[in-house]
Amino acid sequence: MENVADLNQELPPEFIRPEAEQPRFTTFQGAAAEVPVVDFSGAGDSETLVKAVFEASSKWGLFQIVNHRISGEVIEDLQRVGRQFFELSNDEKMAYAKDPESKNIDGYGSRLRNGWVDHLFNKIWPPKAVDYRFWPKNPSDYRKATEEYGKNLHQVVEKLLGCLSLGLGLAPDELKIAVGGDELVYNLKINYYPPCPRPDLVLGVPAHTDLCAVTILVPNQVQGLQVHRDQHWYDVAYIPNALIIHIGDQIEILSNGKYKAVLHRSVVNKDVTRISWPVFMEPPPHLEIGPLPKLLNQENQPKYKTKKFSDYAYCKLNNIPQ
Ligand SMILES: O=C(O)CCC(=O)C(=O)O
Repeated sequence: MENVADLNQELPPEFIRPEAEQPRFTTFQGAAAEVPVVDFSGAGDSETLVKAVFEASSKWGLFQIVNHRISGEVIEDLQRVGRQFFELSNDEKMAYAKDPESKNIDGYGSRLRNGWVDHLFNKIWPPKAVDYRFWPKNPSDYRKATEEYGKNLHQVVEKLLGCLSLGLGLAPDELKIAVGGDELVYNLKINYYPPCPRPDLVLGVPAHTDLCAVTILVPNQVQGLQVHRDQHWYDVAYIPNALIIHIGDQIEILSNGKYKAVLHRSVVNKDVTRISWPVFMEPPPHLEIGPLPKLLNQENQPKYKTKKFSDYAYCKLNNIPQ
């Protein structure tokens, strides 16, 4: 497999997006989007926090969390080991390549939808979902640092789903149960976007909403995430150590459209490497997801089908209508 990092300064034509997608015509030239920033410190009252999460999730589907209690050191370690893995030779990385025969997406890969990006998928939670064959052994503390970050994420996920639940007038644990409770799968992806000779013509990850419940992402300090709003693509400002939350399709469905899955994409740079670490929180494959019955009534009929998460994912990934 030829990865993007080894293309150097060549731009094969398959990476060039149609004009309607090219950053040179579609990126808003002006201020970055005023994406909501939510303080998780607990300094305000919980009603204020629930309101802030509700507003951000229903108006934007995207927000940044600060004061989330994950230390800068834990995040830096996650970032260091991921970066060190991508700096290995392609042969060393290929030892963790995805199995092309398998439906499992774990492992190292490249060229998803012709994006200018290489990636690595590792499920990090729950233990029965983890397949260490695809976890790098080099650097030697990849596993320790990545697991530590995964452990730290639990309290954020708990608090986030609790706020989203309360915002809909539900009990705090109802959304967590609806997305699989302790079976919720944490699927880490590392995106490695090397410098690109024509960043104005290509995309890193093309426009999409996430098919999971929610995504929690940390980037390095390089600009690249963009959000779609009012027919424009806006840069999302980088805030050191913030966690970027994306509402995914399953939370939109469960809330019957009250919360919005966010349309987003990423762009790349001419001289610097961008890296991002999204963790997709995915319901277990067998779980049926549909609008929560408690939210439905005569005026609020279901807007989405109820179906197994695996069936939803299959249709989305194969461009089949849901
Ligand atoms: O790199 C980013 O900021 C966005 C990545 C993303 O949307 C994805 O991997 O699905």
